[in-house]
Amino acid sequence: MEEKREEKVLYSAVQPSGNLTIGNYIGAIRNWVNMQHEFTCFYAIADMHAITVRQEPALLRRRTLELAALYIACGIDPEKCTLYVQSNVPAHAELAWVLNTVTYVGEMERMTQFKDKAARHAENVNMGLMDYPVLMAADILLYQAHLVPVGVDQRQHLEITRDIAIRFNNRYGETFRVPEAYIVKEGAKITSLQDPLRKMSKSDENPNASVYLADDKDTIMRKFKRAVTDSDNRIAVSEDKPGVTNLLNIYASFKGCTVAEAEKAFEGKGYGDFKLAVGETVADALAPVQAEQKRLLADKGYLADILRRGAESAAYTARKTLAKVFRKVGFYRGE
Ligand code: ATP
Ligand code: LTN
Repeated sequence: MEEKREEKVLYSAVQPSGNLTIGNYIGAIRNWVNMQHEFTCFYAIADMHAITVRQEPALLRRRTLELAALYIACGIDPEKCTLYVQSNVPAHAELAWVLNTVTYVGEMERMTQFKDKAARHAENVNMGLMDYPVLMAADILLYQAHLVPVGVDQRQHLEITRDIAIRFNNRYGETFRVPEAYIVKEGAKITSLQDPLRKMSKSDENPNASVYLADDKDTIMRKFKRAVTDSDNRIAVSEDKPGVTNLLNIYASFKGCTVAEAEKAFEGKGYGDFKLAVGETVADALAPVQAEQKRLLADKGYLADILRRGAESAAYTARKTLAKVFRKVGFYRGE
């Protein structure tokens, strides 16, 4: 492992619950690449979180591997950080159980994501769905993370993680570091192409709402062409133009420019040209990532090896925190 400039620990994860969108890419994975040079990073594939809504088992397994390949294709270097699958490290479930006992049902019922998902999956409001933030707290606290890079949608889960950590520390003595959310401003929230007031989400039922990292160029162009904008023809960031604002955000993120520069680039242009340019930019940026992911997926042995080593390294760190927790709460551990 290289010498990091700072010895701060950074933790994040994505669920293998669907095809990743450009929202996941801009809001999460892409930023992780830069951070791996600066911090001691743990990046997980949160398969235990994924099963809080119904998953097809074979598909979940395949998506887990695809996500690992994607992380690496995006530039995450398994030699520079710890890349692993959450369920391969038993400490996550073990700590979550203990943290459940310092978390109140009422707080979980108030979580926005829980309420949303409970409404969307009314037939399957299972305990895991409600417990999701506690498992997430366990993920983060096991590694004594200082920083957790997430999109704004996860801010509330970070807050509860901090509350749980503080509460545990108060009750049992100093055990966990209290983590900070690390929310990147640009691209923190990419919204749906069909309903720009909602976030773009990989589990959206409408495939035109999201651009997937796996989409080919034709599909990407078609989706942007159909993107909801509004009736006037002005290309500017504005609260009453959420669709156009979102497209400008996406363009700027993929072009590597500011939103103001993007606005300038399209001054005087019509929506047709604008959407075409956004589509082209996204498709061109994704092409090399897609090619690299495909190449990696052809070598399952290599991926398995990376994930096995990642899990071993994660488990080593996680076990240290877990041992401390078990001691603090009074679990019998032999002599
Ligand atoms: P799901 O629809 O299954 O809940 P999701 O697309 O919301 O999934 P998550 O797995 O919950 O994605 O999130 C992975 C990471 O991507 C998180 O850090 C999250 O904040 C970020 N993220 C997700 N959607 C967006 C978005 N539209 N804009 C910016 N960041 C996002
Ligand atoms: N719930 C997260 C995924 C996730 C996560 C984490 C993110 C699971 N565990 C720990 C940060 C830290 C989400 O992004 N939807």
